[in-house]
Amino acid sequence: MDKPSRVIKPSMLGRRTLLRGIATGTGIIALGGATHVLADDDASRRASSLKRPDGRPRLPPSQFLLQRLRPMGGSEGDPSAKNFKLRVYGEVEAPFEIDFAELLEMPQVEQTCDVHCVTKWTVLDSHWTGVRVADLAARAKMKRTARHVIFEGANGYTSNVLVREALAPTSLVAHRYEGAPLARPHGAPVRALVPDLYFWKSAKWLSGIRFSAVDQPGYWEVRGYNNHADPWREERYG
Ligand SMILES: Nc1nc2c(c(=O)[nH]1)N[C@H]1C(S)=C(S)[C@@H](COP(=O)(O)O)O[C@H]1N2
Ligand SMILES: [Mo]
Repeated sequence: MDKPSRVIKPSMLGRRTLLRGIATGTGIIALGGATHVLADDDASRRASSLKRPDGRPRLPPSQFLLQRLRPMGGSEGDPSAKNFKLRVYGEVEAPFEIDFAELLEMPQVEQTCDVHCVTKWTVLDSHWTGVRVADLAARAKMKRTARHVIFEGANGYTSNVLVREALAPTSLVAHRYEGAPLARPHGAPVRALVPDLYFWKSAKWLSGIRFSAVDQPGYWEVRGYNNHADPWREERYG
């Protein structure tokens, strides 16, 4: 298996660059070699005081704002919609496989949500289009014994999410980001999106959703990252 690019540990962030960026308002941060636009000071301050409907802060502890997703790498899959197949199987009564056209025939959800990466960047109000994982589970007639969802990306990447969280209305199989088809570095043509867990759970170049009665820690979870990954509890490492 090709190794997805390594998660950059928070200690590796260009701390001086980051602080300078924050001090001067809008700034550029050098992170893993690429540059990314930080949200301005004002936006950061606003975000720290904003609360979600569930009472949690918009900006989870130790996170800073970026204006757009940073491409975090990984071993890419085939980006063409024409060749796309998604297999939904495992602890279900009616496993199925759908292509891209069939995915578009399912109920489409447009959603605005926040995304939190374990390397400490957060993007607020990102805009996505996709199909609810819950709708795919219903179509597959998920069994009551299913407890875990294993998202399968290209080249062996997997992530594990509790069924309860994977079936939340905000958990999507997404094919559009910010009004355009998902770009290749972000998982084209289709990725998982589980916005309330650290972003490594959101498998790119998605090829399968497997329901399971037993847990199966994924690519990063077996490499020392937290099995659950709640950004508000800073569940970063295992
Ligand atoms: N298939 C696959 N999905 C993946 C990864 C990967 O390496 N391969 N990396 C994960 C990690 S660690 C993060 S932080 C996010 C980054 O998504 P982005 O590149 O769109 O920002 O994708 C996740 N999904
Ligand atoms: Mo990541």
